[in-house]
Amino acid sequence: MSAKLVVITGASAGIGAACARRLAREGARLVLWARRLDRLEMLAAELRASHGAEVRVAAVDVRDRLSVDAATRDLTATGAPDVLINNAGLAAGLDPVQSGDPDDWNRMIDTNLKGLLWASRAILPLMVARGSGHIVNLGSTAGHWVYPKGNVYNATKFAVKALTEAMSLDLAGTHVRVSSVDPGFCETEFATVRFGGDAERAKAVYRGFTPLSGDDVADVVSYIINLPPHVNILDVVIVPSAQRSATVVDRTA
Ligand code: 8X3
Repeated sequence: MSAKLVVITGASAGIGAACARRLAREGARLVLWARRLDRLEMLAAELRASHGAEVRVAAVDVRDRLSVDAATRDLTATGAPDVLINNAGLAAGLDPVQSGDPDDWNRMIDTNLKGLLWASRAILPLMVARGSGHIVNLGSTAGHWVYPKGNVYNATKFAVKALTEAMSLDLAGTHVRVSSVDPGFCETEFATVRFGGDAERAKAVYRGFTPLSGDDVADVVSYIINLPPHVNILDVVIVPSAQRSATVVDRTA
């Protein structure tokens, strides 16, 4: 890959960190955003040491539009990013709507939906002005299949699907591409965060089958952003082979 400038949100862990490692190996210049600056610094040091990668980091909470705007202003001296990977997102809780925690709902809506909008709104004008760019949104199978107690998380990921299509339409004539990568069961911090740090409950989600890893998803992201300019993948659903639907999984135990 030529030295693309790639911005990754939620880059301190999971799929975001896996994308950073994969793209550093391919020679990309990276801008890594996340709330946890200490973890970003460690990742950046690793990527510089192992790949000689050009990496910049910034403490950005995508829920905070001013923080996203400020970090974007810092970028403009370097030029428009070639790629924005809208990865920051989470599930919080797994409860019926009638007893769900509104604070969990706020966190998911503010991060998965509004955070994606703030980052896109900040960076897209730079891509449009230059006449090229690529947005990759991390959606989910949860944006295709509703499952019991998934309610608000499902709604945010259905919204990501809608926004991917909407952005692609709105960017007609700009040469900016928009893609979505929608993983199913992927073992990262995702389930531990969803269950408020309950590692045992999180482990049970992936019991009896081999889930996706962050690297599996990063492979697909890499494939998409390295396609020639006349090709775009609008949407990819990637699941572990054992996963047949949101709720049907071939488990051996
Ligand atoms: C992650 C997939 O099924 O846990 O977005 O919602 S699922």
